[in-house]
Amino acid sequence: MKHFTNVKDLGNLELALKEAFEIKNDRFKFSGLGKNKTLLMIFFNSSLRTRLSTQKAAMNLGMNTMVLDINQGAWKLETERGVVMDGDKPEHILEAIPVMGSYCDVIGVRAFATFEDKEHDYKETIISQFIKYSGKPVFSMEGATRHPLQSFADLITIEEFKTKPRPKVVLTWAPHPKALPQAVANSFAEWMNETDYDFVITHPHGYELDPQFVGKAKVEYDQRKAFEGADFIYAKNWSAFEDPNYGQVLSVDRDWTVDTEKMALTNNAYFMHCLPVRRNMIVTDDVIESDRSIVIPEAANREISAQVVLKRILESL
Ligand code: AN0
Ligand code: CP
Repeated sequence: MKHFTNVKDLGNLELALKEAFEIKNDRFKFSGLGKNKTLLMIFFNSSLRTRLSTQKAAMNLGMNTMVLDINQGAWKLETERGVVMDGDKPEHILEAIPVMGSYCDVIGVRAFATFEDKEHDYKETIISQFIKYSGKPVFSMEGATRHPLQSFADLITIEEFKTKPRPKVVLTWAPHPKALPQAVANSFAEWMNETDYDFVITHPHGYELDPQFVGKAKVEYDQRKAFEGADFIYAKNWSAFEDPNYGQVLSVDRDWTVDTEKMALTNNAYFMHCLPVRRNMIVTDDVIESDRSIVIPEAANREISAQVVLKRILESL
């Protein structure tokens, strides 16, 4: 595998899962693979889990790691070609990318949607430029439209906790005060559509996701109805995708918060969230602290998903 930006890059998911469990069983099994190889992680946005889990995965493989936070210590980067650079950005991404590529063997990039231009976001302009100009394998640490390392960890987690071959998995929108990207929801839907789970998406009117990600999922606007018989509740906020409201917060209605009363409608479902999560907006304290909450093992699996991806990239070098 050269680049990793979406589910298709991984190929057969059963094989990828098998590899994930092999690594989980002995995470130092391939500790010689990354010797003298350097991972550079570039963050245009904040991170706790991605930063730590990906670095840990790289260390398990024997790699060296370097982390750069653009906007905090590095020069601010201009990303558009043709701009007269008389503003606050001293460096252009077209020089910065090949320079960064010259210091490493593999590059991870986190670059969220900016919501300034939907087409620009949905073309994954930043990650695409890294692929085009770095000369190195590139993987997404959450792009503008997807968060594949998260979705892979989510899939591993569901496979670990499911008690039937075809669980009902519900992706539910939940309220949040700030405009968040659609990336986690898009990606989760994209990965769930690759399984044969009973997959349902629920959200208020106006929060429809890009149809290319919804795929064959059932969309149910009544959240309580969607929760009936669910085995997994996957909560996430996202901002509107449809024009003219792209990137906007249309509702902060706490009637959509995941609480004990709604969880009681499910088949004793597990609660999942990618984190960071705003308590008592997205989910109540009671639910996230309950014994059905698997947000911590879910986050722990980020190390495993990252390690499968890095291992495959290293094997292709
Ligand atoms: C980000 C998002 O919603 O895409 C990152 C989640 C992993 N969340 C926030 O910015 C709070
Ligand atoms: N879930 C996730 O990607 O978390 P961070 O934003 O903290 O990396």
